[in-house]
Amino acid sequence: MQGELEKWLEQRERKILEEHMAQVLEQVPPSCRDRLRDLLRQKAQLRRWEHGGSFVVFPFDDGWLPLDRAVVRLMESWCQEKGGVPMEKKVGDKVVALVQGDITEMDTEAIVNAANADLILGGGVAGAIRAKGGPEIQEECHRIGGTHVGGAVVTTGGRLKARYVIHAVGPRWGEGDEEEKLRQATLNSLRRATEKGLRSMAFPAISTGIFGFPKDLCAKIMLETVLRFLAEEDTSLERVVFCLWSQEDLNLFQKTLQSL
Ligand code: AR6
Repeated sequence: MQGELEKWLEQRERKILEEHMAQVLEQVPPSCRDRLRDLLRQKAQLRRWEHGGSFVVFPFDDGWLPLDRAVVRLMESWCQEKGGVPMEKKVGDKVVALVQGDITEMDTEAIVNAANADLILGGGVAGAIRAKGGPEIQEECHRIGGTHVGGAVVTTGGRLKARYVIHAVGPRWGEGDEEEKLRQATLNSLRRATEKGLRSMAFPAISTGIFGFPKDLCAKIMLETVLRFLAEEDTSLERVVFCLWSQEDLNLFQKTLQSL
């Protein structure tokens, strides 16, 4: 009885929290929604009044604020940040969006893994996917066995929010023909998503971590490839997100997207 009651209360509180967050997200510009959703999910909490009722709060260094006021404060600080809020670019009725964050938290239908040709999930993005998505992803990779550099294969998303992981094999810097291989890895990921009929997917900056590919060149190649694909190919994709790890990477991708 006690356990059941606690479960009911917990479910009710989660529902209230989700409803509040959804209301707030409706009101903010679309370009801020992904970043705000991630932050709210991580930090917003439901507080109970002593005499019943509840309200949603968000933590700042100087204390907790009710959700509405917190959102205004976040938007103000983003406006003052160099580069501003994450940006979007329209391609006909489709959108390319840039956000900063952890790709394993994205709720797009697929996320892309920066994989190796043996499909062994090592560090970086792959390590985060392995840790958060559970063992089935690596098991499915083992069954597939591997693919060529520039190739992309699909597995389940395991316990991730995304239903699928698309494992794209980028080049190691210095191995030769790197630019074309990165273009192919990007293109093949877009093709795999299209074959599955997906509407949204998120890319990391493939090859720019352990594989050492220069970030500015990666931004140019990956963004150009996605923009051209959305403009020219018949695809189910409506929204392609680049999820960049640092503010610096986000700024670089923003600058590049503006120039294309
Ligand atoms: N979310 C978004 N971006 C991230 C995350 C994350 N959770 N973690 C790192 N990055 P990397 P690669 C950024 O090393 O260079 C593995 O061992 C990171 O800052 O993940 O293609 C694989 O198994 C960088 O900008 O991929 C392969 O063997 C970018 O994601 C090999 O590394 C890519 O960094 C692949 O190396």
